[in-house]
Amino acid sequence: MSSNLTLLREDIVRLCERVEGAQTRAYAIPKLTDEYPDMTIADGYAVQSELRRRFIEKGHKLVGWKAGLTSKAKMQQMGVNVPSIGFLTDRMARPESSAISTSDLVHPRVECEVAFVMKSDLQGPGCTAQDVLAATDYVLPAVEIIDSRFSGFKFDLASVIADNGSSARFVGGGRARYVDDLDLKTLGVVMEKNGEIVAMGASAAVMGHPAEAIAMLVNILADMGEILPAGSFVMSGGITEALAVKPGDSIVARFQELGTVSMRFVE
Ligand code: OOG
Ligand code: MG
Repeated sequence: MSSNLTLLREDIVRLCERVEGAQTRAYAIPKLTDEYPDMTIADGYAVQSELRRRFIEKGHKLVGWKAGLTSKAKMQQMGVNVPSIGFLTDRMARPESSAISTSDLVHPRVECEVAFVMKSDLQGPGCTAQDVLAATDYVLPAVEIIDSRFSGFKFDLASVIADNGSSARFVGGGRARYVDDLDLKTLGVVMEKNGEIVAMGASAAVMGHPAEAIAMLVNILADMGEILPAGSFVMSGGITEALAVKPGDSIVARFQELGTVSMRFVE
């Protein structure tokens, strides 16, 4: 990891409780570096790991991981230039075409991503995009609903990592496809909000190839002493910038070769 722990165990627990409160009761908090300006990336992951431990202790099931800030569009939008990872649980999953409540979210935004489902374990360090493709069962299109718990959706890398990469909800859908049947680099995606095109891009926007983002994620997991287990659902990061949604909005994400993912937002 590029930086060392500076927080004491008691600070990690305090910050975790703060983030957990904001996530579960849907309110905005100041970014954590306002109080701990020297917080490092390693500190952020320590808070995120504690959050994961607590959720699992409460019965949430870990279903996978997400890479974030893996495209230029996302990095520019958020003012951060290093990718991050976060964990995904069963409580965050929402069915395709469903109504998603916003009353338990702070200021949700949606983004289009290519998701991977793994058929074998992957372990870093040194994991490559080739390793990822060989270990992939299939890919499918996904929409991630992110929701930073930080005021104004403004943060730095250490804070957003502690907030589990703004993870909130996710929807997988469309058609599952084998990676050998696709050129995963050139998949086009168009996002529509209330029938109007609001964003578009191609999968190469994600680190040149979305499998690169999954390899990076596996290598960060290795830094934390973790592997990516078979069966994991893994999102490779937003291709285009994220768009704010509110009750009444309906979203359709159309992916070349992979079909569509849709949802609407309600109070
Ligand atoms: C951080 C999460 C980024 C992505 O796909 O880039 C992310 C954020 O933008 O709030 O999920
Ligand atoms: Mg995302």
